[in-house]
Amino acid sequence: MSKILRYSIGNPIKTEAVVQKIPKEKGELPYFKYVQKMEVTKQTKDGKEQDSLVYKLNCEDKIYGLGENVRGINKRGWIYKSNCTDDPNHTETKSSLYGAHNFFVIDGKETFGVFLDYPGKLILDMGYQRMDELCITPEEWNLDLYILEGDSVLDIVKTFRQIIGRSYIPPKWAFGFGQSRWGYQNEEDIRTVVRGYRENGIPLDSVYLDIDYMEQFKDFTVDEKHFPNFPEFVEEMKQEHIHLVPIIDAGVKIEEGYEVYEEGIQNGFFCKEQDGKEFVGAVWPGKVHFPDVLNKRARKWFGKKYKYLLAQGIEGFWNDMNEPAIFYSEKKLEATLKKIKAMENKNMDMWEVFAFRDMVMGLSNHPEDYASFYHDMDGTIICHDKVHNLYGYGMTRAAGEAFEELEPEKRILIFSRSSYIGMHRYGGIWMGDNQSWWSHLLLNLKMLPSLNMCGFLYTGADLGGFGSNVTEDLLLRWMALGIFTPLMRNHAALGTREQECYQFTQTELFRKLIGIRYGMMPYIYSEYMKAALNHEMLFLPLAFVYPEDRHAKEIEDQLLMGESIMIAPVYTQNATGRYIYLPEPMKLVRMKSIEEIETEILEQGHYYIEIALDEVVFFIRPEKMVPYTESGQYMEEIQEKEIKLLHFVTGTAEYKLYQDNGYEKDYENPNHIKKLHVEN
Ligand code: MIG
Repeated sequence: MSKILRYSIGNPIKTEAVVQKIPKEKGELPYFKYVQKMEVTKQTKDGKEQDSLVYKLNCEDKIYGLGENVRGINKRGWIYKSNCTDDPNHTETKSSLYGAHNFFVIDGKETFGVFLDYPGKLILDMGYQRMDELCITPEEWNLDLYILEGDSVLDIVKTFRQIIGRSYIPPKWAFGFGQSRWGYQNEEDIRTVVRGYRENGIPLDSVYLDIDYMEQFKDFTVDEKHFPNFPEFVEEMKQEHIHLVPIIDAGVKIEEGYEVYEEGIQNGFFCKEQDGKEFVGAVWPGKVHFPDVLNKRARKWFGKKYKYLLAQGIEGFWNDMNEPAIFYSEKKLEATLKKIKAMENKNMDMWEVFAFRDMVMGLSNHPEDYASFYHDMDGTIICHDKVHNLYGYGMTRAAGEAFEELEPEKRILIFSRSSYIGMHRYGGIWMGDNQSWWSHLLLNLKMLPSLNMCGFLYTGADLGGFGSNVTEDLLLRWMALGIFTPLMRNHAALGTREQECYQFTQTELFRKLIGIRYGMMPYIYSEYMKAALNHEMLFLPLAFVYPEDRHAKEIEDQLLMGESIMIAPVYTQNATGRYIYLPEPMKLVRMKSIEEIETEILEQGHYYIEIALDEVVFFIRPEKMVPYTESGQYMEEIQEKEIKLLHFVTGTAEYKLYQDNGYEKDYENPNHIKKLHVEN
């Protein structure tokens, strides 16, 4: 039996994370006790004493959730801070990444879920100060706290997913493989990429346009020098079955005569400072204003701007820099330059040099800047730092709401960098600026179930890694995980080694690997659609499915994907295989390509499984099946092909295959479900 308790504390700000009406509880908060935490008190801005909520952790307790974050599937033993941050160094020492996903489940002596619907800074100490205490400290006690109870972790997660509403569903082509790179400058660069893929027979459905396509980094513009006839070019790419996916940044360039800027100023749609003047930050285009996407009217206006690109044939977008990232603010830069001038000719000692360096480095994303501008939340003026974590959500919601109006019949691809729970209804997210590190392959895997718990199903990491130089083996291993993630995109930063699949010697391996993705699409797409429509997770920790199995409970490098399979990618360089635990008998499937398949039945237990660089290995659970088909060069090509089956069925079993045209939105149409049967 599931139960949802909502405790409304203080004056919560409406986030619209939760879509169901849940009555307020009057009674006392269970599980937790309020305490005054001295350590935390010291961290608060104004020295005010502050209360925390504390839960006594038992030694067997595990903590799952928190969406996009560093570290394990079990989040116990570290301190996290919900504070959406543009940080391209996802090391273990970090406490925040781009999202604020304040949902977790404690599983142990007592099992229950907690959601803190709070858009400001929130410290979640998961056993850091004291190993036996979980401690919740928001900057202010104005929030809705939900306690969720249920029969199992999965049950609690499903209840949570129901109250936050259905996850975003992208067009089907967005399950195809996409190539991206910061630095593709013009039509010719993009043609080269497409040619590289097509000539090598490597499947591809989309190419992403990074900030380089814009005119001086201005949103909703296209550089005419590099794209002289953009609609024609979009059409040319469509003829090749390639979707172009442009980036949109949060900051709007300050430039007289630039339509977006002028309209924003005229209507007062940008965030303002206390004196009523628009806040001036700086990002790629230099000085910018930030659209007040927390204001309904401004949001509507900004969303409608996407029409500029939709009208030219574009069907997908990615929203970036929407924490929002600020390189510097006009005011802070001025003050800093003054201080620097005063330092001229000074004999700086070490401490002064450190202070100098911190001052300059600290110009970006400065808390004082976030505290210096305001939102007009439909009549209420609220300081940005109190609602900081809603900005990316607001921006992506602007787009999502506009798409409903502009293209009511059509699915449009949209995913964001920054997010808050609730945004999962409007778009997906990518995992931001990771690095070409083997550890980030594993981090990618670990983030998947945590994100699914929070409603984010359409997600994936930059395959191959965004920062630093990739190696061919890392890319191959990473893509062997990426073939299972809904968003499958190779993306890299400016200045790094070129990492398009055709840049390497073994293009044949990439062709076959991505071919497996396309071939398995009947399964991948069915599982995605069912997970979205039934509020379920697509990637599950073994602990959620085999709660009685003490080995399964601690596994952090294998996942179940959908109802039928377990995945266990290799994430160590030079390894020719890896240890894998089977919590039940399973059928090992070894693919060299979607046509070259070997299978073997294995009993429950521990194994060392050889997995060569040119292989994908996964496992089918008992009485389950995996529909697949022939591969193709792009998604449309595989649409109508014959369905084949891999299975580990000894009795009789049924599988619900979900098939639709991938563009329309009549998701619940029962005709989309075809039942496949196996009888032995
Ligand atoms: O400050 O647009 O995460 O994917 O390539 C960097 C350039 C801005 C950050 C994104 C990344 C993108 C990059 N952007």
